[in-house]
Amino acid sequence: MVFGTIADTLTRGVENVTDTLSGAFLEPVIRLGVTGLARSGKTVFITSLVANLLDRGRMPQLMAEAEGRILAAYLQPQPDDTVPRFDYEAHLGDLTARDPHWPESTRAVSELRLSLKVRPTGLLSGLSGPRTIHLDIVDYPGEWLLDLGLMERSYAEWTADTLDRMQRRPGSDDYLALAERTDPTVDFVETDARTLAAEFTRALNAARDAGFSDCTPGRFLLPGELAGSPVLTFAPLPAPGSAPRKSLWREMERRYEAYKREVVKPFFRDHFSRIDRQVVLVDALGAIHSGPAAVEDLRRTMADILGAYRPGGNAFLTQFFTGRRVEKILFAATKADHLHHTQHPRLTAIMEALTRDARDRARFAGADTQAMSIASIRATTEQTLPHGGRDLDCVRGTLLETGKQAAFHPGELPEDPAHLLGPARDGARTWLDRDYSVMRFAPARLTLKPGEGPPHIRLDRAAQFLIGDRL
Ligand SMILES: Nc1nc2c(ncn2[C@@H]2O[C@H](COP(=O)(O)OP(=O)(O)O)[C@@H](O)[C@H]2O)c(=O)[nH]1
Ligand SMILES: [Mg+2]
Repeated sequence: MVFGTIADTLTRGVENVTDTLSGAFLEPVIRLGVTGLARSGKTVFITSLVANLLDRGRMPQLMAEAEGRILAAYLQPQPDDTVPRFDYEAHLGDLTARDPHWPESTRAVSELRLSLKVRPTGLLSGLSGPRTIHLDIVDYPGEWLLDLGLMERSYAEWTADTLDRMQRRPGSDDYLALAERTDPTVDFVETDARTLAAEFTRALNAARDAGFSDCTPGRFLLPGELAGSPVLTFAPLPAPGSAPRKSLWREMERRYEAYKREVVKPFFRDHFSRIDRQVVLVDALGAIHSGPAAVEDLRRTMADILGAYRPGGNAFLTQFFTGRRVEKILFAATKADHLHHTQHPRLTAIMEALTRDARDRARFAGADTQAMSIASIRATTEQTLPHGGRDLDCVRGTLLETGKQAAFHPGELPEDPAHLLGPARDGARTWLDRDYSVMRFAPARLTLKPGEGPPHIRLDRAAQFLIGDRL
């Protein structure tokens, strides 16, 4: 036993030294994945993170910065020639304009490389000069992770699940009626397939607009350059007893399989499998505002999304993850500047509860996980106003719709997250005892001092958790 321990420690010691030494020559790379469902705040997060890593005056909780070890930070051409570059300059320009506005939403994967010159700590600090560490930030839609669920399902299984789910969603009636009228055994005709796919896509969009999270197949909502191609021109149909060759059913089935092979698989192989650290952004406040059904849907969706971080449990993923894994996963409730800071611990508790199933699974895979409430860009200030004989904690900002300043009390989150998640799970239609509203604020006009990035909430803690140990 004792020998084993000593031998173990020795090898580990040697590994550490080699790591550090080869690091000095090879320049280590951290691939940070940033994901979340549409409008969860990925673009704003990356823009503000990069701005605050370039100008670190507001990053006191990033230990390497507090210790004065970050000597320089700069943007570099990214290493992946076929992935679009994350348009940092344009997005920052939007946020810091004289009339600041939120950046346009993005539709596909993009990437950016930020390099940090860091003075090492510990044993080797006196021996070696500053090291360069590359941070490759990869932005990709969370919807694409949900497609993982398709890999282990046949077209018939997917069709049954999807039609069943659509029964309970607003905006699906037209499609369900159309599918009902369609005979899947008739000869395939392209225009029929187009009509079905278009109507199905409309239903997916309607579900998303109603606050539902799992609106797969992911590329139907964000088609990018695949718009109109056969891999995106299929839809779920009621299963026939048997389907002849050249029938609508057979061709739909073929296209569904092509979508898995040509769209889902390359994403997991080329992007997902190379990620070291991951942040999953969640607009929990938005879901709470939409109501119990949206919260329950978000909870399930988080469990599905996070299934992707347990490669051991999935034969399809295992093939890409030989010996690798995602080391850290941060679940961040975004837009926390909509709440007075006294409510932040409650939002974090809700975030923890929402992702509990998912977190347990991810931990199973050995990843270090944490939940946090953050605002990538702080668009509000806090204000306490007298109201009905007591003090009300409000946030104040410029309303997006009217451009007017307003103070706003979003409703008190419950101390116990079960008071939200319980009714949601039990199928409640509305929140009984309270109302949650969300205002949309415009980004505040900024006057930044030299060396300061845009104001945020806990972005430095998020950065410390995600990359601090490697700096
Ligand atoms: N108040 C506030 N709103 C935010 C913040 N981050 C994102 N938003 C809002 O959420 C919207 C979607 O953000 P975006 O980054 O484009 O989401 P993406 O689709 O995940 O890339 C923005 O247009 C803003 O209205 C934040 O930190 N504070
Ligand atoms: Mg985006």
